[in-house]
This record gives sequence, C-alpha cells and structure tokens, in this order.
Amino acid sequence: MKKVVLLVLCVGLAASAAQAALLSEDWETGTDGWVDYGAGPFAALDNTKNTTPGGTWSLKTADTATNYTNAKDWNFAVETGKNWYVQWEMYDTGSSREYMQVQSYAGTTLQQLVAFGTYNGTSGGSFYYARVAVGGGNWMLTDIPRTNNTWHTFRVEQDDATGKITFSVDGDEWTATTTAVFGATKLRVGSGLGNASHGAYYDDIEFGIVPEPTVAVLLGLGGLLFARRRRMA
Ligand SMILES: [Ca+2]
Repeated sequence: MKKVVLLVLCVGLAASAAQAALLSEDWETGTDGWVDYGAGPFAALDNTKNTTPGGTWSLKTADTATNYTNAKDWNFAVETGKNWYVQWEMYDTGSSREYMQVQSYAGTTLQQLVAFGTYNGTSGGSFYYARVAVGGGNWMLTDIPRTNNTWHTFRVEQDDATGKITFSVDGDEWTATTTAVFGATKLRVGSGLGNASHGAYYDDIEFGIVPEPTVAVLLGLGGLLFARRRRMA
C-alpha cells in the first residue's frame, strides 16, 4: 500500500511540474526576456489599463497603421510540448488586427502559426477570428461575439492526440482542427500588423502544458489515496 501511494505521489509531483506554466507575465516587473518585433513603433508598458490584482501595468500596442512591427516576442529555448495552452487578457479598442500568436519554427521553416483575436474588422467585425495557418482553415471567423473597450479572457488550447484546437473568450468556446500539431517555439503578443490606429492592451499572459489525461487521472487517484490514508491515520 505504502509503495503504491509513494508511486502515485511521485507521478502526481511529476504531473504538477508538467502543469506549471512555462511563461507567466503580468508586466509588473518590466519586459525582461521579451524581444521587440520590427523597427518600430513598438508595444510598450502602459499604466492606463491593467487587470492584475494590485498591479499597475499592461502592455499596449501602439496606435498605428504600420506593418511588420509593434509586437513583443517570447522565444522558448526549445520547442515546448504539443499539449500547450495560452491564456491572456486583452482589452481591444476597435482594432483591425490585434491578436496573440503561437508560432512554431523548425530552424527558419514555419511549421505552424495559431492566432486568436481581432482581424479585418475595424471598430467591429461582430466576431473574433482564429487562425490555424498550417493544416487547418487559416483565418476563420468564429461564432464568439466581439465586444470592444473591456477586458476579456482569451484562451487557446491544443490537444495533441486529436489535433483539436479550442479557442475561447470568457469561457465561450469555438473549435478547429489541424493536421500540423507542434509545440511552440515563439509566443508573439500583438499582430505585428497595422491595427487601424487602435492598439490593444494585453495582460496576465500564461503559457503552459496541459497534463496528459492519464497523468490527470493518476493525479486524482493520488489525491483519493492520500485522503484515504489521512482518514486511516
Ligand atoms: Ca498587469
């Protein structure tokens, strides 16, 4: 019995480590580790909107029509696991193009690019857009209603077993599939394209790995055994 509990607890610990976010950013201590994309204008810290409890700062993309700049990149040291998720808060002011991008490169070859946010709808467009650039539908209009000038919780999650990608805003889900399932090598905050001079605010970004179902089940089992042992003690 003891051995089983120990084994399950060990697996549980491993799963906890796997669950840990690879990246967590609330912009309260600067932009260390992030790299500006392009030649400017650049996204910059801003204290007029913020969603972090007790915090001050969010990242604001510049109001601009300039392409191929105005985004911040996080480069992962190695390609992440394929069961990734990314969650963030975004406050859109009526942009034509503002979104989060999960990019995957093999050397200089783009293997995949998944994006979610506003696209081709100045001051509106009624719904958010999702992109699966490789092995999917490229830009797709979701059925998730778009509302500007307020914070929303965006999330994208990839299931590596099925190729299903779940996009959601405040829990309202829309799904797509891809045949090109890869881990991330880069996270890009912002479209890097003109936003019709309506920049967006980004805050509380988290990127991590969803534990495999078997590990999650063992985790639950570990919890049950632990509870049982506590009762027995
Ligand atoms: Ca913040």
